[in-house]
Amino acid sequence: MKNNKITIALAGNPNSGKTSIFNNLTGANQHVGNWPGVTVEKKEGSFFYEGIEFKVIDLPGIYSLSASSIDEKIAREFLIQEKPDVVVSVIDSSNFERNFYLALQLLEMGVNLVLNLNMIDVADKKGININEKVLSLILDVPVVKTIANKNRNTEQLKKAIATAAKKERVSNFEVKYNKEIEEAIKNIISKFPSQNMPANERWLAITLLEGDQYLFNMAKKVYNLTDIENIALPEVNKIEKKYNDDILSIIADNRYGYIKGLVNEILTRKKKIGREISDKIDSVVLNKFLGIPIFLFLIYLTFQIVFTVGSPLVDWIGQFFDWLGNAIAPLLIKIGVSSIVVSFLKDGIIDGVGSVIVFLPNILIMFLLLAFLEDSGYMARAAFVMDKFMHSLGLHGKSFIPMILGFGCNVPAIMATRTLESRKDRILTIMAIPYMSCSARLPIYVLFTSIFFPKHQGLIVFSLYLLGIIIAIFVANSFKILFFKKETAPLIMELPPYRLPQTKSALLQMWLKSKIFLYKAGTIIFFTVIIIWILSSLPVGVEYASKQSWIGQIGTFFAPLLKPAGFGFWQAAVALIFGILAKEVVVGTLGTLFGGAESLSQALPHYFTPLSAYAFLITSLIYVPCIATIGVIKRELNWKWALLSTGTSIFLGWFLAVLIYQIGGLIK
Ligand code: BGO
Repeated sequence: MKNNKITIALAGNPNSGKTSIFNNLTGANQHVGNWPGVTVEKKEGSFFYEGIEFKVIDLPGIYSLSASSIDEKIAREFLIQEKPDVVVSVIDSSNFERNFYLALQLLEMGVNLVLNLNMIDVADKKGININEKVLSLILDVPVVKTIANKNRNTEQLKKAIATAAKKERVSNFEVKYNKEIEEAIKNIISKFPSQNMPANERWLAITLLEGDQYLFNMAKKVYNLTDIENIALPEVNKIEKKYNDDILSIIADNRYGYIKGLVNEILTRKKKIGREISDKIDSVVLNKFLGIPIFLFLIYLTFQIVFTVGSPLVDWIGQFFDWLGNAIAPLLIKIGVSSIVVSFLKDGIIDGVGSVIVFLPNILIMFLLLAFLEDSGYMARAAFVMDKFMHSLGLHGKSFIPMILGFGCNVPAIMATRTLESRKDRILTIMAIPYMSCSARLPIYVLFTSIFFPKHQGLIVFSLYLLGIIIAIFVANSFKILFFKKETAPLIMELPPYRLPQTKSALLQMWLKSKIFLYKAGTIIFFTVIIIWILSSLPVGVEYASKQSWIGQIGTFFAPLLKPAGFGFWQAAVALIFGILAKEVVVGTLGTLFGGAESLSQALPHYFTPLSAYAFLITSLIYVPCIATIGVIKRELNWKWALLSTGTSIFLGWFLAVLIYQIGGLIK
């Protein structure tokens, strides 16, 4: 207890209902910050119980305390350094065996534990019953059942926490390991000095056997065990030789052995009548042959809906902005506003920003559909389906989850790679994500496909999304061959149950994500468009947006590079250069240069053929997503990888466009 406040930490697997428990305990009394030194979100809150304040820390969702991922490291270091008074282990009771692994590690660590059996309703539906009284007796810790999404039993949980906080003695729980490990534990403990050691020497010995570097350092610094590696490593070698397996798997097997025994004592399953609906759907969706075609079909269907429903709305908004520009200009001139200001408002703001905003309906619909796919539990299946395929390329199936998030925005997708354990997998996935077609690219696709492929919009955009996935996997695989050669671990992934997506939640997600699009339109796109307007109007006296303007000169300098790709004119070069700031700017720039959404549909066919338009779409898909993505790669990895990713994407974007345009030209 610090300053009369009791600190409690919530620990649990992702999707165990930890956030719901946190919200139930703390209500509106919470705030969000970052864990020190990393950009992983840290949620803190508090509640009062019988006049005492309880501070609640929500640890990142993790599967174990092995400290191989950033989230696991954060959780473990917090538990060791901050020593919370009580740790609440939140468990999805419908998946007890898997979830209990973390609770078991917490018990071994010797924390003051309250076991929270959440999702009792789901377990019930599956015919699973857990005898919490026997469980509490065996483990010697309080056990509370909850249904967090309905705020059931929160008071009982608070009471159990308050009682545990007053407890003098914590459970002296132990897992009995096999003979060799027990001997090794004993040998290591025998080398510990007799004084100043932590209360739980056994736990320290086990984690040293697990080869935990943080604990080695701590043992050296805090407990003065300078020779600790020479003590632990021979023990590890002995065990690994005997079992012909690595120590982590041997220890994990022992723990799962314990859990199996425990489950026999406390858990009963009613015989299921027939298979559950979830299993039935999975047998089709995860089928070896049908899995990938179903995934591709759903993505294809998504874009068909995006266009069928969105395009008429886009046309209306486009007509509105055109009307606005044409109506406002003569009006302003009539009341004596100078022509330069009129041009700024019409050519710059209305044509430039307006030409991006018109695509809001497509963006809204896409986010809504992606939210439905995610909430229904399908997206996790998509990653599962892709696992085998990814694995055959030596990549981790888990990587596909952040990659799918990249369909929304590449920046949070890159941040989501923190859930990957190995640095190698993280790097490869981060290198792949920029090729996943984010929503910012959609306005370019909609604009060009509506002009050049009006009958096949959905199909063309589907081909771009698919190409993005293929290039992402190709790049990750190439980097793997170039920089890393080791094997990857198989995918251990839980499939969440299918749920009926909630319209409210999907609408909320759609709005939160679309807000970013509108925010960008009002900030980065707005300012870029102003810069483009200024560069198009200078030097003084030059015709607006002509080849002689400054922007015309910049574009003319780079245009020859784009000639082999079929769009070697200066406006395309300028649009692509400024598109590095944000992809929507490509459309905003063309809008400013050619005069708004409606005029674009008349102007662009003078510059592009369907073939060169497709080549332009390919470049837009592949080269640098935006400056924010480069920034986040630098932050998550370093400058070297950020520059390598930028260079690779620019080269590939150019090269593939040239290839398509040249080969397409031969076929014609
Ligand atoms: C969605 N019972 C049931 N049935 N569900 C629960 C319980 C419970 O006891 N506790 C939590 N949930 P988080 P992590 C959702 O968000 O707290 C549900 O990751 C949805 N979302 O409501 O987020 C909870 O912090 C769309 O469900 O867990 C949440 O550990 C449709 O489990 C999910 C249906 O809980 C995960 C549910 C967009």
